[in-house]
Amino acid sequence: MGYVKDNFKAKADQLSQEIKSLIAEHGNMVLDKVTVAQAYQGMRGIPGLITETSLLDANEGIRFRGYSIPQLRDLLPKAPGGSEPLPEGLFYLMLVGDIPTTEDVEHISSTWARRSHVPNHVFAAIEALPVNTHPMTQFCAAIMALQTESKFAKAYQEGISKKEHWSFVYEDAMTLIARLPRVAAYIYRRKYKNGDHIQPDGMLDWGANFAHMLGFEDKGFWALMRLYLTIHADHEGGNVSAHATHLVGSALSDPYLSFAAGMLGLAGPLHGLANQEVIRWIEELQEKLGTQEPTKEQIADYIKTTLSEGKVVPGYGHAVLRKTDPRFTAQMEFAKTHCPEDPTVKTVWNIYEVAPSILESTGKIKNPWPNVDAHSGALLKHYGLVEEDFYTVLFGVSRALGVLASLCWDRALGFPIERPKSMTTEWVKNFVAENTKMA
Ligand code: CMX
Repeated sequence: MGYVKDNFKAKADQLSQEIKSLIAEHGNMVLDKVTVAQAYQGMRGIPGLITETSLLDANEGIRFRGYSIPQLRDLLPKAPGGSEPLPEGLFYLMLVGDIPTTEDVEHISSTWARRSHVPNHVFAAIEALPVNTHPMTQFCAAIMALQTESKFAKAYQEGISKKEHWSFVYEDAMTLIARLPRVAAYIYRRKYKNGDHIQPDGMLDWGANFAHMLGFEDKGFWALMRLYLTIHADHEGGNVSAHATHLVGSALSDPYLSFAAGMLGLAGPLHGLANQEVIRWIEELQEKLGTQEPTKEQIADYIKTTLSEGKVVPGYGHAVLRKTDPRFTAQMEFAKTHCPEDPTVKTVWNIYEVAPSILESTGKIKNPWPNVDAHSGALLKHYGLVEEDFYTVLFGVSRALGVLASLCWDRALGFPIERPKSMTTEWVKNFVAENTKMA
């Protein structure tokens, strides 16, 4: 067993004992009440999931194992001469719970580089799809094709003890993460660069190698990729991609199947696809007005038109957050250093100045502030990654880090199959009638 796996197992054994005592001593304690509105409206705020890797505060934003994004930009190891954290370090933190050393991060980098070989049938599966297929569809199909490699599925068929599940899930998670950049880059080069593929460079870190395989050698873009892959990795357990991965994994579907489920959810426009929608929405505005830098008044009119057409303003709002997403702020800070004069970046900043008050004035949008997707496209576009259909694949590669680290925890802690109670409206009406009578 590698030492990262040993460290994880030691932490998991300890937490497993603590959870057993918690349930034995306080298992009947009520965490919260569930209202009729919550049952109908997307289960907002119901505390019914355990996710160890990160925790979201409505006002403060995400914390990974207690660390905010600004703290992580400071504390996590960086590539030599690099300015942004290496996503390998965030993965170690989410998995083991401790800030990694440079050696830990190098260990993970080299493990992923060693495991990154993608079998030919995966490329053949991608090639079987028309080239104009949406990149997220190609990505999900490729993950399914990778599933033939699952050590967990094989071991389960051979009959392993429940106590060993975590070990095979860990191995699958590491191999899958190692292979995703190659698969994603293949899809990108196939669709947009005439199939002119670029071989991996095993000497580079995970993020820089991904950028290299996409065809970008600019060190500014490598820094952006490391930041991007770090900040998109996890957002506690209730978001669609994390929850879908966890839910499907709870049926002991292997990590490939579970992660594919998460990615199918990430492909929705209210979730990960919003990053594509944002840049399309901005480009439509720029084209309509014939200028790269519309004025704040023009932006305000455009937002009002979008709302009046019954559409959402992409990149704004959140089911949990009630302030500007710190992932937006991190990207804004990056842009201030690297590309403050870029017209699309400036437009993103102008939207930020006018959108919140307009969204707030509708009286129904609970969070008028920008989320992570409001900024990411402008940065990618600045460096020449202009094919917005591909943006959600980048999000997906990053999201693998959080949801697969969580899946390791789910199996190490022996969480059971997930099966919440559902009701019919008739049941709710009867319940309301009974309780109104009693009151
Ligand atoms: N533009 C227009 N209307 C919006 C809105 C926005 N950005 N955000 C919320 N609303 C609307 C909702 O559609 C809802 O309208 P109805 O009552 O008519 O159905 C109302 O405001 C209340 O919604 P809410 O409670 O504030 O928001 P939800 O928790 O239901 O939804 C989210 C959250 C993110 C889906 C929503 O804000 C949205 O659609 N935003 C735009 C898409 C987006 O940026 N998604 C990315 C989120 C981050 C991510 O997962 O990557």
